[in-house]
Amino acid sequence: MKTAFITGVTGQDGSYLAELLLGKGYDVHGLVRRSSTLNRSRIDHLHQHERLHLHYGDLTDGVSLVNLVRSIEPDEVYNLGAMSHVKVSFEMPDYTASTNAIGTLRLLEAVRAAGLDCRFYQASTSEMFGSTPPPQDETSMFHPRSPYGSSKLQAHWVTVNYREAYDLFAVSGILFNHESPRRGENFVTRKITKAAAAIAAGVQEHVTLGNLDAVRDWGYAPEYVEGMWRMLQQDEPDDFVMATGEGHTVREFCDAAFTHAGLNWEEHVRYDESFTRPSEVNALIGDASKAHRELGWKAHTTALDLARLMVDADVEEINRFLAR
Ligand code: NAP
Ligand code: F7E
Repeated sequence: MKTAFITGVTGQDGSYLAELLLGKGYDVHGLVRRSSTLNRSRIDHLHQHERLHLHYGDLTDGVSLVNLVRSIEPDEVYNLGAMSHVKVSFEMPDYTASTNAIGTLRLLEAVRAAGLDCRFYQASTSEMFGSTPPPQDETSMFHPRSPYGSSKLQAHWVTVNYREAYDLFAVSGILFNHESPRRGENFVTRKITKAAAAIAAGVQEHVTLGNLDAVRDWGYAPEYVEGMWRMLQQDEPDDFVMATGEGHTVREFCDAAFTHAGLNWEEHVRYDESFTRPSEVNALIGDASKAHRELGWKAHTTALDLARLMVDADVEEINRFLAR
């Protein structure tokens, strides 16, 4: 039986990955941040699982990482913890770099210092490509456009360096946007699907958004965590892009979500400049042929299917809330 250690286990991807690994018989250890209220709603349903173990720690606290890696002795580490909101990273650049860039270095160093035979997955991102025009693949140039993108680029290169310098099985998954009903409510897809459900239920009138012209390659998160796991099961460590290969504007996502809720998006969406960014990433569309060829991985859910399934989940949630 294998043991995995997941940072970011309380996040969207961490919760799906924990489910996947528990289903495969792993012992799963997750890092949780201390907060004044419990922040575990995405893994509440796993709480009683006898093979899930949660530990307090933080990517900004190297001591906690050293102690945990040493005591857990994981076979696989998945570093999913991050300050993951691009717009917020402009407001908290120092914390973003400390968590995402130096946090990754701290965790890699904890693994190296423990001298374990342990595989390491780094949650890299299409935001590292930034202004490089699509389609982007593993050979495309990096040109990040935010403190978030830059911090992830440092984490990416330090992961590559630990692989080359210390012969660590360390890999970087360069994942394009992936969403789900568990997506944080201030990312654009969830903000739209939640608003569409609330407006259809008559409890909200409009939603305020920023740049509707941005193009993103939105996939479905449970499919992407399967790809992360496959990356750590290879004979040799390597980096992979994961994406659907389809690009859509925020406007098109709005249209699909509102139409599915029986609404016309143009009657309910307002513009507010405060939701725009000091520098924007205009278009991200990934080419995941290498992952298909070498990992047998492929995205199946398209952005417009995703909009519909997220609206359905948000309609169910609001109906449950209103029935209370
Ligand atoms: P998410 O829902 O925002 O989850 C982030 C996780 O990191 C949460 O568990 C959060 O804890 C934890 N975290 C934040 N700061 C931390 C710190 N200082 N120390 C320890 N843990 C900390 O993000 P996600 O969408 O699941 O994404 C997972 C990873 O993939 C992230 O690294 C993200 O940057 C990267 N990524 C995401 C996408 C995407 O489209 N989803 C695409 C490419 C890459 P709390 O629950 O306590 O906040
Ligand atoms: O923005 C535009 C916004 O915040 C998508 C993270 O998971 O994926 C995510 O980063 C687009 C941008 O995601 C609003 O300007 C318009 O062009 O949902 P988002 P993101 O910035 O692409 C990457 C791959 C990650 O790695 C990140 O961790 O939508 N947009 N109006 C808006 N965005 C938000 N959040 N809110 C709006 O009101």
